[in-house]
Amino acid sequence: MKIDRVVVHPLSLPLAQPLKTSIHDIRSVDTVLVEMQASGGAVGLGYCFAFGPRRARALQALVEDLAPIYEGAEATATRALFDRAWRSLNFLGHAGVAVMALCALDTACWDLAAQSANLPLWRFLGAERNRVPAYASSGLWLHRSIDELVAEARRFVAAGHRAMKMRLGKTRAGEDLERARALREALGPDVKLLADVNQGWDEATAIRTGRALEEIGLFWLEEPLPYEDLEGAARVAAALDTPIASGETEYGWVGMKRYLDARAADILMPDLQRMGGVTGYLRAVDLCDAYHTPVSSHLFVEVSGHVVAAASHATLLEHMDWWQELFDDRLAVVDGHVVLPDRPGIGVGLDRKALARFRA
Ligand code: SMN
Ligand code: MG
Repeated sequence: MKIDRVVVHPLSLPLAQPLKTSIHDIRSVDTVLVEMQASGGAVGLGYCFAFGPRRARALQALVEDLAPIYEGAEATATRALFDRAWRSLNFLGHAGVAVMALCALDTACWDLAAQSANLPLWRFLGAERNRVPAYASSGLWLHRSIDELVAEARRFVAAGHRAMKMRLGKTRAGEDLERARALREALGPDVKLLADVNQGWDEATAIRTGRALEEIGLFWLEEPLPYEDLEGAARVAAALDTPIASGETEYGWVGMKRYLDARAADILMPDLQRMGGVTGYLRAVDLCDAYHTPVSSHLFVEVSGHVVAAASHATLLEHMDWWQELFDDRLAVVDGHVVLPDRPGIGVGLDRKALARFRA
């Protein structure tokens, strides 16, 4: 299967309401979608995104710059093409928009490679399961009131979820604990509750508040400190019984190795676009295996689900619904599991009407 052409779709997905975490104030999810067209009519899909339309335009410029590496190549040459693109980015740097842009192309290439073998990507990657335990992440934001949190949590359970993630980092002392207690009480002991600080604390706050939160029995506490403070994160991880999850903000598999070497987290959650796509994510997953560290994902559930399904030491997959309207099929959530499609490739196609609706 030969790649004929890369078509780039700049899109802006508006959010119903601005969302807050301790570092984000998100109004739209500005997405660059790659449609990789192959001989015989197959189409591979991949995407990357930024918050803000101008930043997404920078991503788009990098995707267009890298596209000729893929055009005319064999779609099964996923790793070779990734390595060529990676080398070509040396001067610009192996982080930031360049690596994120590569993700969209690398993902579309893996989608095509799996299609050329007529296998869903999870099978192509060696998985034997298409049901992956997951947690709901499209909610429980920092700007919500306690009543809203509880109502949202109940909606997640009604939609089939058995685990969900709240955001922490309120400024008033004790408020995070109050919110977590209200959710734990509403959910009971059988639903897993995760919490994400989005780098909002310093080390002393992380240890103090983390200890107060131990009573909640969080499944994990995420990114307590600024992402580059690996030594501080290791001390927080050692001080708390609650497992620390981190890694979404770091770039590349060598970045993940830095986290692992520093013991900066108990659970690693590589971000697909910060790994440069499926190729870099697979390398990060194998590193986690070598360090006996459970691996999760960050966003990109349509793609990351396949990689997590194939990881022998996987933990919960993040389920985020921001992109689902772009696709012709929605991932089902059944009894706490995301069900990956049986169609070849990543198993979702483009919804052409959505493309027109969200064009940037
Ligand atoms: C997160 C990151 C970026 C945008 C929204 C939410 C959060 C997560 O850190 O882990 O989902
Ligand atoms: Mg996070």
